[in-house]
Amino acid sequence: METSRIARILDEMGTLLEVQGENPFRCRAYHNAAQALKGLPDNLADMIADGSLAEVAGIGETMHSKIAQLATSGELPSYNELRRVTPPGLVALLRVPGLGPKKIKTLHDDLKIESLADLRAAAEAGKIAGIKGFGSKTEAKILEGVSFIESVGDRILQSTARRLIEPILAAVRANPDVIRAEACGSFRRRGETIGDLDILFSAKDPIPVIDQFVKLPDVAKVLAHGPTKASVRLADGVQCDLRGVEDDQFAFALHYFTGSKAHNIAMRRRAIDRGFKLNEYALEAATGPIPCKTEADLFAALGLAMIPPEMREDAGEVQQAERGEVPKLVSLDDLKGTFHCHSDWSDGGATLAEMAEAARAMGLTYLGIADHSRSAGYAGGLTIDRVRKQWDEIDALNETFGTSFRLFKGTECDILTDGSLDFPDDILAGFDYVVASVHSNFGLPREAMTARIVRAVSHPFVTMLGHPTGRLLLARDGYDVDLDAVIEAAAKAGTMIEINANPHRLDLDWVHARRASSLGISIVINPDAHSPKGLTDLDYGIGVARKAGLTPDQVFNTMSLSGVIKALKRLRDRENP
Ligand code: DGT
Ligand code: CA
Ligand code: CA
Ligand code: ZN
Repeated sequence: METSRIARILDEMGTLLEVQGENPFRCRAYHNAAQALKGLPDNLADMIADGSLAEVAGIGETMHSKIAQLATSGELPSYNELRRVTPPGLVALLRVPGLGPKKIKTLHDDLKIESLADLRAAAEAGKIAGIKGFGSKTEAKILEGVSFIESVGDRILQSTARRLIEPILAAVRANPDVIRAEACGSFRRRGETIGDLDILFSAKDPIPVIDQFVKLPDVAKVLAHGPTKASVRLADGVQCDLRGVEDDQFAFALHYFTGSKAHNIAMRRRAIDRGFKLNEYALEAATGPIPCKTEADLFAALGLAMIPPEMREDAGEVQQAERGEVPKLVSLDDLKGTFHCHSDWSDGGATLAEMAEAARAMGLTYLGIADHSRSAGYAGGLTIDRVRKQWDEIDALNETFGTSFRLFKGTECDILTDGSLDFPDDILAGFDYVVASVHSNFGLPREAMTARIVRAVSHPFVTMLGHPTGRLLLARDGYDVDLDAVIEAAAKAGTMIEINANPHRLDLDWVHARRASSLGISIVINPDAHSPKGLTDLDYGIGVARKAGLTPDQVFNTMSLSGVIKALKRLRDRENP
């Protein structure tokens, strides 16, 4: 069993024990061991064999034997037992904002609450407010949280989907019977969140491939198992659908199962208008079937340019393809650098030098640092004095880079409640660029929130707006704001807007990124990285930009280092008439 999988099981055991009310030290032991495993190099088997694993900080003797058992047999009876005795709905309660294991245990003990439905019923009946440590405010918040979770259903983040689907897709592709295999559905379209995973393959005989699939280690339950398709529930609770076709059907099936449903309907209508019939297996003309090896062939047969999967949302892409106007979408390789990254000067986990090194290793030629501003006490915001010291360190580092790479001095400056900024102008003027973000008073009424952000994006020293709505996918709605008014104000002021590429945020979303770009706003794809690894989130931002139909010239950080230096200077001159 892979190390990362063992770590997840130990984490889950820790959580299960917590909601069971187990002694906190025992629970922590599991979480700590999981954490320690994640940081290990990839030779777990050797470390078990020579006993060195037991010496790793965070892994004691007990954990060592559990890990060894999982690694060798893939099974751990105490894990299975724990899952058996914990009501499955109990862990789901952890998703409710403000409900930790301790509160969940209390609710379970006092009110027999074992599921979100139980929780809703108890809150609606006013039973929760009376429990010690809760109160009516908490009760109202819980109710709000339950409604939100119910509205998002069982969807998962793109990052979770990627982690789950990659090993499965690799296993399917590794099967010698498989000719081609692709992920389909919302995952391939790079949807904001993913409902279930879809995989398509072609083979002469699909049966052995399907048989192998339902036995993969990640499969917890087989929901359906037929000769050409199967559906399973993975250990994480996510559903995965697999379908097999013959290779001459592959292009049609790939297109169909990629969706979206609305795009498929538009395509089928177009086929009918031209006297064809289109379904998931074939394109039929009156004279017989039209063979297509690839999706591009299929689009061409219908008189269309190839439409990239990300754009297939029935948002005008078929008409664009008809006119031959499908944009040449931006890709990860086009990015020359990025902005809005944190270091250990505020709440990041790595030094400036480590962040720069990671960016260089990815082939980037500049990196914008943007640690938090002074009011952001919760996130280690910098005082003016610390800002000046950081500038010195950045200058010194830039000396060592020569002309091949550059760290930009920036700040993620809090937008205060009245829309003013968290640093005075003379300090703001000293940065190469300023990201302005809302981090407080999320509950302002719509009008006040809109005025607040409009004022900030109109400020002459603000270079770009950070995570414009503050939403956290599957966890929290954005604040109430008239985003169109904000976008118009940014366009007027010449202020950029970021696509925050953190998979929890994706903020701007693709619909508004398209709109902002159409008004001439320069879009900047920022990872909001708090560690070197966080820089790889840039790819999720590329997904949003591609869904928005953006080309490289519409994205600021596709510009070369020398171009960016000039552009940032020009923006500041705009700002200092
Ligand atoms: P999800 O899973 O909710 O994130 O979204 P999708 O798009 O992955 O949806 P899913 O898994 O139900 O189906 C995969 C694709 O199969 C979908 O994007 C389009 C196609 N499809 C499914 N059902 C229908 C249907 O009733 N009509 C048409 N035209 N296409 C369908
Ligand atoms: Ca799906
Ligand atoms: Ca599906
Ligand atoms: Zn932020």
